[in-house]
Amino acid sequence: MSTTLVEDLDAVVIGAGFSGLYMLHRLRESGFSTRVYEAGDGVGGVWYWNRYPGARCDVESIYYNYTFSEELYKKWTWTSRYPEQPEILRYLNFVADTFDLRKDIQFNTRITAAHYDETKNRWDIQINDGTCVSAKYLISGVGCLSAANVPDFKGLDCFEGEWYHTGHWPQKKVDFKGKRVGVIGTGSSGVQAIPVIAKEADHLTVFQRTPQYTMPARNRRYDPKFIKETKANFKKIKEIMRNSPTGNGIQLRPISALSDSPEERQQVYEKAWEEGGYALTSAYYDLIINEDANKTAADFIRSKIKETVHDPEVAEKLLPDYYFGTKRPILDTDYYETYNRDNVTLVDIKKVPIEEITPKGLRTTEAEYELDIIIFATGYDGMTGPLFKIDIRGREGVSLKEKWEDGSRVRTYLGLATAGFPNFLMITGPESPSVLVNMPSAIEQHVEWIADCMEYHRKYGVETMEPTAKAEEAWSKHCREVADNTLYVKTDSWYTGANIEGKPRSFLIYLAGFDVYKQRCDEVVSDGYSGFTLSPMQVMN
Ligand code: NA7
Repeated sequence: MSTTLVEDLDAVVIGAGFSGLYMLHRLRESGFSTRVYEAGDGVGGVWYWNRYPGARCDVESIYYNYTFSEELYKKWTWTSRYPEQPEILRYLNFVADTFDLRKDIQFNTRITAAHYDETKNRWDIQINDGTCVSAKYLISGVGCLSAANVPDFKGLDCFEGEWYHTGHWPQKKVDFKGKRVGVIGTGSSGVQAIPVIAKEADHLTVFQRTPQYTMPARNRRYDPKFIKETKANFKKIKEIMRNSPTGNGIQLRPISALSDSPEERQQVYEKAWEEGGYALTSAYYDLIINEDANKTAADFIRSKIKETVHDPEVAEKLLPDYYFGTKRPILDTDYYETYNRDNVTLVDIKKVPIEEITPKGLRTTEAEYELDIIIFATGYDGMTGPLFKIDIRGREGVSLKEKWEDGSRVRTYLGLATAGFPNFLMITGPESPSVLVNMPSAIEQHVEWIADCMEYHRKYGVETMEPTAKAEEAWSKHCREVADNTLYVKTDSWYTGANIEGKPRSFLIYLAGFDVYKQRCDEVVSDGYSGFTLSPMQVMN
């Protein structure tokens, strides 16, 4: 670690996405000296990097923003039901401008290491420009999906065309006109990009490993009247975002799918399909916990695929057979319809795996495809991936990777902190509900919890805080128990770590609901930060 110490701060925050921006604002408001380090040359986090064609959020715009400032909420106007990437990026730039945040963000910079120095109770933080800063608090705003997964296909180095990962899309416009394009991967990113690229490319070949359940987004422009009402209803929106199970207005209907007759169910599903968005996932409360209930929704979507795709052989390849909802359910615009185009070919790489990338394209075990552009829509090393990219070391020089045994035994307390790493706090860390609830809701709750906690430390002279081993063991166990009562754990997905070769399987998302989680975090505070060790602590008279 470099000895060129350039600054001593209260807090260093990693990343200038939704998390880092609000963390910076909140800490500055509370008088803490804070610096954010950001790898990109602008704010936005995942919304800075995910510039691929068709990139759009699958949470409704009116819930995909901050609520800490009513004025901010009312000043911004979303244009459509599901915001597209450029609009979200504009929103985050608007936030950065409004609160003059950029002056405390160092762009084009990566934190490479952060080591806790027990003699000083400080984090020594190494920056890739060769400098080192010291801070009392190290706060991760790295996001859950920022470590791109580019599978290690043989021959990629020798490919003569262009290739891109959706999560590291270049700033320049990629021109698909007259090109033969291959997309590998059919998760949320692939499903959004495929219909858009198909319209422009000469030919598009989709290499699909697992067919997905995707539902029509039914995106639409917002009516100015609706926007006006929404702004007038700020308090209600804020309440939903902060105190509901999903943080985004989606409510599970309190009815079992099995209590309706097949005809009634069909009507419910048809209505949900027409409404679009996640209406179908929330049509019955037991779709994700009961196999028979789940099958009714899965069968319905499979019937829609067969109805939409003209060629029965192609339709057959597109039929998913895992439990509906256990991989991220996807919202699309004309995804299945795209396979009716003459310039689109679907290749089932589960049946005929990719053998190698060749200089001219890609070869499966069955055929060779000549391609000018290959797009990896192959997802992320989720949750632990971004944290493991930084050499974070706590007490006695133990790294996070060593403590969590390469991800096989991740242990956190509330997803916010982990024993042996004093004053290291994670926004949307592993074992928090984050990725399965509305992200801005989860982020605001974490940021405010962390900032309140730092204010408490300042008030009571607390130097360090870390969870007890007992508290985090209990939290991790609770997290796993909740997950084991659902169908999520029965499917291979990035939620379970199965998408990354060699990654240990575990389920690192807290599933009991955002409201339940928030209440638990609040109780910990009202019990005097129960489950944490605080030292030293002045007794105030
Ligand atoms: P996802 O949802 O992880 O999708 C990645 C896709 O890439 C998926 O279809 C994978 O198939 C496929 N994949 C991954 N590795 C390979 C290899 N080695 N060979 C072939 N195909 C592969 O990532 P997204 O970026 O689409 O979405 C991420 C999240 O962003 C999403 O959940 C939302 O929360 C927003 P698989 O299904 O693993 O067989």
